[in-house]
Amino acid sequence: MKSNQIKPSEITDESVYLKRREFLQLTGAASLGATLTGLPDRATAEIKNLNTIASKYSTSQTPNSWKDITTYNNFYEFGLGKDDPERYASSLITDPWKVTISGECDKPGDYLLEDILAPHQLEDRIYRLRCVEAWSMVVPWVGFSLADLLKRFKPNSKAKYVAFKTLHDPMQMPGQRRRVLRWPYREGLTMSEAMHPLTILAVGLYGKTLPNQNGAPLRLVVPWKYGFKSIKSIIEISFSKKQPRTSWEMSAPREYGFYANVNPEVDHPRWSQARERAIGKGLFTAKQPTLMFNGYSDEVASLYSGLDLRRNY
Ligand SMILES: Nc1nc2c(c(=O)[nH]1)N[C@H]1C(S)=C(S)[C@@H](COP(=O)(O)O)O[C@H]1N2
Ligand SMILES: [Mo]
Repeated sequence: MKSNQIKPSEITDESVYLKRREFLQLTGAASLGATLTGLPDRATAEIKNLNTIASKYSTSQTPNSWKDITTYNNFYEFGLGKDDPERYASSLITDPWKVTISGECDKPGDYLLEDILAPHQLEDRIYRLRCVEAWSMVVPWVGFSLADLLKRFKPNSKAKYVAFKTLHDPMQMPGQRRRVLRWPYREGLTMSEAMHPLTILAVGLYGKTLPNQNGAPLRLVVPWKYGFKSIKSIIEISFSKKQPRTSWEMSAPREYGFYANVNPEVDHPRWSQARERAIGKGLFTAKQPTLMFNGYSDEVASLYSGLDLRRNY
């Protein structure tokens, strides 16, 4: 290139200029919004299509509608109401997203979400979600095996548990200004639960990226446990020697244990766990019986042989 030629990087044609101006106006508007409300303006990422294959682990039950799954949520970082996450989770910024891998492994470090996902084939995994509050839904997740991810970081022989943390940022998650739970939201699994082929990290549902209210951009799904184990918007995964403390256990240890396996025979201290209300079937439909391990006894009962499931709830 001759020295008197204009470098491509110096050319500002009109369309680029207008786009840039639009961009400046948008960001200007966004920061003004932020100063007025103390919150980032609607930062929610757009919902994109994902490349998936079917999974042999899916249930054949009919999934709930997109509407049910994305408007009836538990995500206390955005409020306690079932419709709060859908209304308020747009303030969560999910791109860029960093996940810290720490603890007993050979390859700890900070990884961008893209690098976390890169080698994994995404699968459609239809699972039933059984909430501890005695309702259930069938969700067509898009996810990949947690075991496949964990193996990449080479956990060492001291790694007996895996702990997870959600983002802690009251600016983006206004529900964290109230101490309804110990923040950040924390969960944990034994190593054998984490390595089980049914355990996945989800990045989408119905073949599309996760809406924020469902735990974008990365959430855990453990289908034989109560829904609260399936921690949303994960920023840290760490391998530990000791059983990690979980947010629900810390706030109400008599009601929520570390295991939280779906168990119709062990009642919650304030209600029965024998039956569940299927969301989307209408309020007058009879409750259906809850199944041991949410129907996955054949696959997971052996993980707990010798363990008293009444004491280890
Ligand atoms: N970070 C975080 N994760 C969370 C929760 C929460 O409040 N915060 N709620 C849990 C509970 S109680 C349930 S039932 C499921 C609900 O998942 P869904 O809204 O995608 O159906 O998310 C779980 N994961
Ligand atoms: Mo739940």
